[in-house]
Amino acid sequence: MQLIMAAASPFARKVRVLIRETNQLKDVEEVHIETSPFNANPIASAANPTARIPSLIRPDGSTLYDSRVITRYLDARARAGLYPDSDLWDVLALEATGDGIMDSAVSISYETRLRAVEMVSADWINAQWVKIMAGCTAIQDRSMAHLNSSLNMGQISVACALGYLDLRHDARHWRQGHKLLADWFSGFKDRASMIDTHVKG
Ligand SMILES: N[C@@H](CCC(=O)N[C@@H](CS)C(=O)NCC(=O)O)C(=O)O
Repeated sequence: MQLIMAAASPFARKVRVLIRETNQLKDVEEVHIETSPFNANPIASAANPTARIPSLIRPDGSTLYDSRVITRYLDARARAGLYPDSDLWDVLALEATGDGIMDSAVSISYETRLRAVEMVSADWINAQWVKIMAGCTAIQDRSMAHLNSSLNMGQISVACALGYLDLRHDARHWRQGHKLLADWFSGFKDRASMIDTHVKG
């Protein structure tokens, strides 16, 4: 199989961490590409009509996207239990919260890195940051038990979201007011799967 991806993408990192945690690296070739909303890479477009990454090309040539579909598929393939039956809805909601933080964080990156300076909206950026902070607070208030339980896909999503905040939005200091979450992340980021997929700023 081939994973169409970019190393800095937090959505791709979710899949890459899962692949390592479930020992599937031998079965998946990671294909590094560059793509952007204004300049879609043809490899990304061929794999996904919306040209987003990650996409997974399966052995029969069919493709899967987005990250949540790919992680469900690879988890089922490995029978890894990262979506445990006992806590399925809580784990899915936690994964969705991590993904929501990524959506807002990537949106800020596009606003600041891709748009002409005179078109950049400070109001848009601030509104996205409010969502990110609300996501961090909600996780810290409601989900520490799930973060501290056995490995699940919610943890991986949250860790990849926080890693992306460190990579692209470090100057905004997400840790302020989120000490519990920051303490949890300082341990999780030392997993071999996280170190192996870490991108330096
Ligand atoms: N919901 C999607 C989001 C994927 C996404 O937005 N990926 C970004 C990279 S971080 C992308 O492909 N951007 C290029 C584009 O939007 O054309 C998922 O979970 O896979």
